[in-house]
Amino acid sequence: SPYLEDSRTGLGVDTLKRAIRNNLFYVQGKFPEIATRNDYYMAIAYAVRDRLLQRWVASVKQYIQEKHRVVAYLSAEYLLGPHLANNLINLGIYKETEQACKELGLDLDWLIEKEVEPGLGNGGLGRLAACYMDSLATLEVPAIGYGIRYQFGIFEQDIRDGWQVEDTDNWLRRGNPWEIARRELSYDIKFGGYVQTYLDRAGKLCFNWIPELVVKGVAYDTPILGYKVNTANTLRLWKSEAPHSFDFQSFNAGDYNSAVNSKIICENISKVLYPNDEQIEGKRLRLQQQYFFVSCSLQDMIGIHLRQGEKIHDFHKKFVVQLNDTHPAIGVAELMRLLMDVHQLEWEEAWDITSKTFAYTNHTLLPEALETWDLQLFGSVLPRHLQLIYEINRRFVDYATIKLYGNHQKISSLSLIGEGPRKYIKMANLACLGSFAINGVAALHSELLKKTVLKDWYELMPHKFQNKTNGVTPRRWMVLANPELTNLISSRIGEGWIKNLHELKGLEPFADDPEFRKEWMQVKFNKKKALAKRIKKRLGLDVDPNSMFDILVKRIHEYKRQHLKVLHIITLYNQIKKNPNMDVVPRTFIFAGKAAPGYRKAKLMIKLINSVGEIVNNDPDINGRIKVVFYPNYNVTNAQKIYPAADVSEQISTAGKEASGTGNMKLSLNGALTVGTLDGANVEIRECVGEENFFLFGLTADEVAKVKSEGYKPWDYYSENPNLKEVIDQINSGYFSHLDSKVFKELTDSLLYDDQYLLFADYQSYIDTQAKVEEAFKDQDKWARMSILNTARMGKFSSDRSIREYCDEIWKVESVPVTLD
Ligand code: 26W
Repeated sequence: SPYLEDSRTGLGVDTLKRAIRNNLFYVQGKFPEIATRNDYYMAIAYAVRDRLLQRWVASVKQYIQEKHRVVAYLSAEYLLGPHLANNLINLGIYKETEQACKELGLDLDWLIEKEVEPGLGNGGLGRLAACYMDSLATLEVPAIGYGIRYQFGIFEQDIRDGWQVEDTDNWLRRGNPWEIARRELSYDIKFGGYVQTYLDRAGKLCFNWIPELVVKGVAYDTPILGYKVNTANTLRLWKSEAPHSFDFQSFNAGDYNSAVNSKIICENISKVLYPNDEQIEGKRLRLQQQYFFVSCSLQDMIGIHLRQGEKIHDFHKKFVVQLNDTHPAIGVAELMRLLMDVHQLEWEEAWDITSKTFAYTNHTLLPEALETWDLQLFGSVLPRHLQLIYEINRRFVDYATIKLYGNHQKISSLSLIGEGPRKYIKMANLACLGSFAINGVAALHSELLKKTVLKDWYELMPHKFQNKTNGVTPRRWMVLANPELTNLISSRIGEGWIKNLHELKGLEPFADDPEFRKEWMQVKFNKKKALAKRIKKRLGLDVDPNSMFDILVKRIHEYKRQHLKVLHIITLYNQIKKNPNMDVVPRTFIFAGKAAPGYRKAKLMIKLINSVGEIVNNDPDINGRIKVVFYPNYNVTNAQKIYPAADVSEQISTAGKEASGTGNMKLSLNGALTVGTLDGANVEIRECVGEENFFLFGLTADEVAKVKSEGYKPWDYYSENPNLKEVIDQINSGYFSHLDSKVFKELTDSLLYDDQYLLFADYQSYIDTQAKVEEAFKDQDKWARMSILNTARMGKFSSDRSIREYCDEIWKVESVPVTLD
């Protein structure tokens, strides 16, 4: 070539080679003879980062110069998954980098596997935030994601003797090449203490919050690049530190121990992610985390706004702030505080701006997941915010009293403050009142919100309610996780579908093409072989890639009903035991998922899966025809290996309980057929793929409500269904637990005497549907056809579609194509 590409921005193979060698030498002080696998991983990561930075700087520059409206996504969790391969794909240099590595004697895939993923989330909500960041950048929308830079993310799960064991996730151990610490960008965050009131010279009542603790929040930025565009948005995560010159350190002058102690207290705030999902734990530290990151983020936004020469009065025109569930809902009170106490606005104007700034997404209907804070605790952490919430509530209750003509029951349900033996703050109510839009995450979920948990809000403010069905990014969940299927699809319909998933429709005619069906099934088989190999390596277990891979992967929770799947497996086992020569379709049941460390029944469900596996996998009568696998430490990295290998996707939550689900979308996109209830986004998936390509079972949400209201008696189902009775008795007899009949008693008792999630009511329907799955799988050609049509019709479930809807219908933001100079 006539000229040499820049070492830090060039995308050619030779340049990449040069960049990798340079980084190894100049960034890490290493040379090939002594470089480790991690050194090479780092060298490549830095080479990629340089290329990201070029686009990132261009994006930020353009946003500042042209003063665009910006989306701020506030989320306590981001479950990003590994960066390297994703960035290579979005930069469009996967092949080139692979070649560069090869010429350096390196295997790119081997190095990619070296990356420890940032597990800064629990599950659905955090992973959704990550998909949305990808889509925002791909759609070239100016956006900042704000969150917490946890030093320890979601725990690592190990299985010992069938039980879950947790280990800390020290993801920063080897450094993080994807982030840039912005030491200069920091804010002071106050905690505790008391509020002084005084009159200023004009006689205006003023508030002065005297904290008991001040913590510094430091920004750590990670660029998020869109797919084959120049847009690189920012994910800004806050780390807590002791302020360098904090006032109260002088109190401790000469007291080394308490100085060190206060440093520890400060750093604790961003120390660790709370590993609970769908279950609140009213811990002071969690409230501190929420306030910490929300205050840093709002101060940051105001700073950005004012530095552009704009007026504080126009804040809501510059930023729209999306609340990812109620975890950041304290932002409503915090923006009021900043506008009034710091920027001197009057109440009316501050409230006008605040209520035009926020929008709230609800992600769960489970009552135990709706956040509340003990009022005393809240006041001791955030005394000024407690005052503000009282005042917000006072004004609201006055308004509601007139609007609702004194309907006291309704007013007390709408109140931001709950009464009882102890008073508490209702975060969902704060979010609803302080937001101009409220949305659920699937059509059914949004309807149920209006009918149940947010009914009173809906009746008072119907104009705020919307639906935004979740989506997933096809870049990570197809292009990256399943390059083989990606290539096969693109060979027939081109690559347009990667950015416009609706184009998958073009695959439909190929369902009738025997050659295409053969190639489709070959890809699936290869992915199953690859997963089988991993299972062998991790667990020493042989599984047959010719068997049906029946997959249930998600957080472990009673409402998600992993134990219903276990009842099915035992039923099948019993059938084979009684008739060893029966013609059974070989199946591999694969489970994965973490249980919250304090959730005893969920941990018992894991033990049950493993105990049943131990018996089934080793029974000579079964002879390997059915196998049960619990794949440990479910995370993004492992999910990428599991989804492409699935024949069957199990989405079996009790109808009305799963807000949306997103694993259901990833599995279906990868060609798995769904066995599911009419819950969450399953409803819409079934509508799209066609009922003939979906295995439906179980009660509907309405029927569930009806059965419950009529006094559900699980015992009746047990005593009337001999197969079900046999299964439960068998578990209770100790058959799966070395004759120890007590191990699973807590679980079986809760089913027999309560069964909140209606496993027994849905049992027979589930078993019958599984028989249909088995029949369908016997006709592999028909199965291939169904699988292809299923994928072809998943266009709706791209997060690009979700984000476009958010942009048009809630955020009112537009694309800003970024140019590189
Ligand atoms: C305070 C404890 C807590 C922590 C996390 C309560 C609730 C949560 C999340 C809201 C739980 C969650 O991740 N919900 C999931 O959100 C996904 C994205 O919208 C949906 O697809 C899942 O159905 C929903 O369970």
